Amino acid sequence: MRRIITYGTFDLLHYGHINLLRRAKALGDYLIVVLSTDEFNWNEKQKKCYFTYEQRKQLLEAIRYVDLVIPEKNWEQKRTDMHEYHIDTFVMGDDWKGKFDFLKEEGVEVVYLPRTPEISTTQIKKDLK
Ligand code: C2G
Repeated sequence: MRRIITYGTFDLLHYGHINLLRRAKALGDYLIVVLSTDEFNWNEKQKKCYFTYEQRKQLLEAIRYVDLVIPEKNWEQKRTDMHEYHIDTFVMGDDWKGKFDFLKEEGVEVVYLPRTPEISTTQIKKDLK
């Protein structure tokens, strides 16, 4: 049972997120999404989410590729998450390329997948304005 993990805000869920989750799940059998809490988003990523953590969690849990959603509360938890959840592969979009290579030290495979072009939560908000 290959266990995959990925992290993100997933606000205003869109097909770019789905493309990432589908490809992440295809790398194994069980996909854990570590979802940024409202506090983490605001304090660490200066992101004001449209949907609350609970709403974003509910949306993710409805996706066929997602097996478990847990909270991302800080930047530091990744190392322990790899062991706590017995992770084989860590996956992120390639806008993060190289940023999490240190997780290889925890014995996991680190994979950066190409982002889906032309779609982002920021773009959606701009277009709707
Ligand atoms: N993504 C993508 N294509 C897009 C938009 C997003 O592949 N057009 C991917 C991102 O690369 C990321 C995931 O979807 O892997 C979630 O994107 P965000 O919600 O923007 O996540 P981010 O704010 O980058 O949070 O600790 C890591 C952070 O929590 C990552």
